[in-house]
This record gives sequence, C-alpha cells and structure tokens, in this order.
Amino acid sequence: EGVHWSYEGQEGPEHWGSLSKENSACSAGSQQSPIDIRGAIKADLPDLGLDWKSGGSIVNNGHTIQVKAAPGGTLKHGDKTYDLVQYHFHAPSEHLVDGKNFAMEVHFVHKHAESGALGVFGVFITSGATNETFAELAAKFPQKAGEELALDAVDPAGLLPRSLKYWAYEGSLTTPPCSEIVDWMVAMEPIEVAAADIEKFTALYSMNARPALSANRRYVLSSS
Ligand code: B30
Ligand code: ZN
Repeated sequence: EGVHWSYEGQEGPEHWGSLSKENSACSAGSQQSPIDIRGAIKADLPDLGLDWKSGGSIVNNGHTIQVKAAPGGTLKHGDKTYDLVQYHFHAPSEHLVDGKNFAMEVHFVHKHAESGALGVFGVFITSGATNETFAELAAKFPQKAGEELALDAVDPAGLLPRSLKYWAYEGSLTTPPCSEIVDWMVAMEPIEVAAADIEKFTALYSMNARPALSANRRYVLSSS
C-alpha cells in the first residue's frame, strides 16, 4: 500500500511528494486535483450514462470509508465506457466552487478497461433532508481501520442529484501517488443528507480532503 501518508503533520499533503519517489506527481505535477472550480466554459459535453448495480462491500481503509462496488456497473461518457470500481467519501469536500467548499463529497471511481484511465464522478454533499441511501451506509460505517462488511442491497444511484449537469476537467488522484490519469466530472447539483449522518462520517474522518491546487493551464468545461 505504498508509504504511510495522512492529512496533517509530517505525512500531510505538502509532504506527499517527498514521502516516496512514486509520489513525485503530488509535488511536481501540473494537472493535480482537487481544484477550485471557477470560470467554467460552456461546452457540448456528452450526457453521463450511469448504470450501476446494488450491493458490494463497505470498508474502513484507514483514510476513508469506501464501498467496493458490485461488479457490472458502468459509466458511459461519449465514446468511452468505464467500469465502476468503488466509491468513497471526503470531508469537507475536496473540490471548491467559486472558493466555497461543501460538508462532504462522494467520489464514484470508474476505470476505463482499455487505457487504465480513471473516470471519477464527484457529487457534493450538504446537510439537509435525510438521504435514505446515505443513512443506510452511515449506519454501517465500519468503525475500525481494516474492517469490512457486506452490503446486500444498497443502490449507489440513491446518492445522485436530480440533475446530472456537470463540470469536466483533466486531473489526478487526490491521494498519493497523485497520478495524472483522471477524467474528472463533478455534478453541479449537490445532494442533501441528514446532519446526523454527516456526523457519523466526521466522527471517523473529520478532515480527509486534500487542499485545492492550481488549475495552471487547464480549462474547466460545463455541460448545459
Ligand atoms: S480520488 O477519487 O481521486 N480521491 C484512488 C482512486 C481514486 C482516488 C484516489 C485514489 C486509488 O485507486 N488509489 C490506489 C489504491 N489505494 C487503495 C484504495 O483504493 O484505498 C491505495 C492507497 O490509497 O494507498 Cu487508499
Ligand atoms: Zn476521493
């Protein structure tokens, strides 16, 4: 699992690049994630085709709560098809919108079988009405690092906003090794979950967000 890293202190984000040679992109890369999303350019982006399966397993991996997805879930984006591998949570959000963060962000991590590229779909989470899917997950968050438990019928589509309008840009993994292999898609509409359920996450991980990095020469596109 590479060299130990964390979100604060001597193994924190500003040190990731020097923890291991494998992590050089964390400090030397110019297409890093997350970013502050601003000044997006309207473009004719393809609709997202999400077709996910229920179930999988939920694990506390020591830096987040992650659901290992049931096999067979896909994301179609233009002429590319990706497979859903896992989804996981960050608090507070990693991406910012016009300088503002959200309580949490969920990342649906998909892999393009042919190229190995990832397509990560991010959805912001704010405190509000109860989301039954998030509540069901929160009730099962494994309390100890390394703990894993089967999920029978949790449908990840329950974590989607009504609108699938999104921003798109090219970036990286937000954790070491910070590989610049990610087609990022971030939903414009956040979802609401109960404050008490956010607290079930922040009781375990109160700060597992990498600070935003410079967009450098990149453009953010927005679907309309
Ligand atoms: S993210 O969506 O940019 N936060 C990985 C995938 C997506 C993101 C970050 C990392 C990833 O696949 N990392 C390599 C695998 N991990 C294991 C894991 O998935 O849980 C190794 C690791 O990071 O040390 Cu933790
Ligand atoms: Zn993530």
